[in-house]
Amino acid sequence: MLLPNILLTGTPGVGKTTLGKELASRSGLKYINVGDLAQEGQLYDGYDEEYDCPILDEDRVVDELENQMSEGGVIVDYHGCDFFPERWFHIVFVLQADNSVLYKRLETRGYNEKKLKDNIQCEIFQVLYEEALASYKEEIVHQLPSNKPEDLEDNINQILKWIEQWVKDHSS
Ligand code: DAT
Repeated sequence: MLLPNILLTGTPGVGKTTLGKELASRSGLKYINVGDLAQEGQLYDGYDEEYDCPILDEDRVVDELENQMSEGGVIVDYHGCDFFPERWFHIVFVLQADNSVLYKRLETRGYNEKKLKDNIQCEIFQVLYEEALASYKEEIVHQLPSNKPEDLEDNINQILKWIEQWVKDHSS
């Protein structure tokens, strides 16, 4: 059976992991967190002193994922999306949270002032939405609110329906 690949993107803290894991368990699709994948395989290319974090080796991440992506049925979670091949994804969701909600979530994570400010700005200026629109066909890019538990439930149900329809359209 053919299954679609789904990209979940958005500013850190918007709820990609929460949605991705729940969606995977309810759809049977496979969930891949690119941050975790990079850490496990040490897919890094240097260190960013300003942001105090390793720099992702995007080419190695793409090589690592290529086989699974061509098989289909993968949910990818990452706070960036311009380096994935466009052909990988059948639909792209950009999760979004209100400033005050996001601020609290990132504060709870213990982000420092600079990281907090940068991420809130990233959300205000819809950086990931713009990046998704620049990287994928506009008609497959969708914004999803991700502030409260009801949003999570609505998003899951909506995406499950979309998967079901996609599978129907691609069987025969
Ligand atoms: P991300 O993977 O985008 O960094 P996350 O899934 O780790 O985000 O979520 C960050 C925090 O927000 C985490 O404590 C769970 C919470 N959260 C996520 N989605 C939510 C929602 N729809 N309603 C309430 N809390 C949510």
